Amino acid sequence: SRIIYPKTDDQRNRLQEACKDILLFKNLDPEQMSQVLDAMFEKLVEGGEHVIDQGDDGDNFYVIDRGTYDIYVKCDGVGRCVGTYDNRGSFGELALMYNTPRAATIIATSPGAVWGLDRVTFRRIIVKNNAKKRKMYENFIQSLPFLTSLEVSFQLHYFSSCGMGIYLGIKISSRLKIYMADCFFIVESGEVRITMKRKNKQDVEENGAVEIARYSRGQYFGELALVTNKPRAASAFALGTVKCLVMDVQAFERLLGPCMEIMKRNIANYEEQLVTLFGTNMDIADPSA
Ligand code: 1OR
Ligand code: 1OR
Repeated sequence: SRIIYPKTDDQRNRLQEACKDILLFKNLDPEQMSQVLDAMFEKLVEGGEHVIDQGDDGDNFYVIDRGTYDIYVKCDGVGRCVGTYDNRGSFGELALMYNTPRAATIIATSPGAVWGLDRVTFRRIIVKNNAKKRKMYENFIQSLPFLTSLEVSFQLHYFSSCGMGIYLGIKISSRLKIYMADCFFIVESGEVRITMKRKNKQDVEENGAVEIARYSRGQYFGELALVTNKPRAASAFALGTVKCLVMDVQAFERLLGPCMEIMKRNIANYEEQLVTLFGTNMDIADPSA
């Protein structure tokens, strides 16, 4: 039976805006999406309110409409803040996916609002949809070079236990700038061009941008801003149609923690590669400046 919460125009607009960038919803077809939107209900929260408590059973999945939220995880009985949500994002998928207790406590740090989606609808539509996709991608995930330091069983465990953390096969059409805030990307097919701006050369082609790298199947990008907490160091463009696996920052930290050393080593190599490419006379603008 379908659940429908009637909504005002204002609510519908806000809901649509809040759900626009939710990776979990990206693979749904229009009919599934409309059932999900119908079933969502608005919940106002006060500053200090616990939206989710670690250890509880899962009731709803939540999409943030507005407000800031802290993520607390208990370690040896002591709660530690491991991250925050700032006016966007979603949480509460893990307990619904795996029938496990809530893995973290989510506390509102301002008055705000979230959109809830009940467990039954979430499982019926979203879990089913993602399980199918994940099956399709198992071989690809096992072949990723930067995961080879993990044992095969471990890799699959990571990617299947992250489940809702990865959103598979997002298609990016030709020549579009690839921009999704706070996301990490693995190229599944097609080619991605990474460019940086040149200092004092606003008049050269493509607004002074210069190509610094090209990525294809199995390679990743977008890790740097997530690791360093700085703005994106470069821009990424799709050359033709590109399909990527996309992870949000929470999933990235949760799942790729064990690969972090490899990524950091590769980041240390960026500087070296740059000298090889352009010599020591680098006129690439410093993005953090
Ligand atoms: P849930 O249903 O378990 C709590 O309820 C939610 O917090 C969880 O789903 C995720 O959506 C969200 N570890 C576990 N859960 C997290 C984490 C997280 N971050 C957000 N959630 N970690 C933090 C990663 C930045 C790992 C900490 C070791
Ligand atoms: P991000 O999150 O900063 C842009 O978003 C991405 O481009 C970045 O993560 C990397 O994944 C990717 N310097 C910085 N980022 C690079 C570089 C790079 N190459 C690829 N990316 N280089 C040094 C330039 C000073 C590489 C030169 C070959």
